[in-house]
Amino acid sequence: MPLAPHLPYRLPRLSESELQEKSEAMLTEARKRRSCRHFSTQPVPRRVMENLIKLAATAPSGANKEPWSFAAVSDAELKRKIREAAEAEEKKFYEQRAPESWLKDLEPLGTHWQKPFLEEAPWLLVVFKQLYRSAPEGNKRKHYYVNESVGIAAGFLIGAIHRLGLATLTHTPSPMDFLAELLQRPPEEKAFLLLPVGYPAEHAEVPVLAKKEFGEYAYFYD
Ligand code: IYR
Repeated sequence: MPLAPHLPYRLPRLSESELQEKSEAMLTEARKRRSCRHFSTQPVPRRVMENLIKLAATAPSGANKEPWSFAAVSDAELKRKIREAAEAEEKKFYEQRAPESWLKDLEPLGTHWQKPFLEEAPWLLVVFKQLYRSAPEGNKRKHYYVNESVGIAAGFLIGAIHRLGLATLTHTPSPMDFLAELLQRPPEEKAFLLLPVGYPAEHAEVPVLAKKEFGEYAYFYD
């Protein structure tokens, strides 16, 4: 393929003090984000979901292949079916599949197989990864760094949802093949994660969890 046309790349240049102030304000905001499992049923406009999806799709991806798709579900009957299928998997997970050590790790979070948030949240946003792209005559076009690319897009989404004052959580029922089935996605698409999106319920609470100290995860070589 020929080299794409190139354009200048210019961004507003902040001063050192502006960088410091802005990064601190961003950190303060980011620290308010938590996984929320209790949603208000108050609707969120479809246009907002469209913009969130467009924002996710600005993420970088391997060779710009954009190996993702996003399904936004507000239909009550479809949400009920998703909840039913997710709970069936989660029940097996909590009652049979999960090793003791995993259940122990989940105890502080207070999670269980029941997932009412899958019906309460006004939207379920399912992020799919595309393992390849189907081309005419059954050819498959390769995608690269699929998990990394889709993971970054999901991170963009989660950050943007928070900046709107909306809540979400990364829900990953395992296995989640039922999502591609219920949403009739093509064979190259596999569900990556499910994000319920809505306002936090008035009674919503989140567990108080210890976070690692900065020195436990950051190493500078300057
Ligand atoms: N998927 C299950 C279990 C679960 C696993 C992890 I790792 C979590 O951080 C939270 C829950 C569930 O959604 O309950």
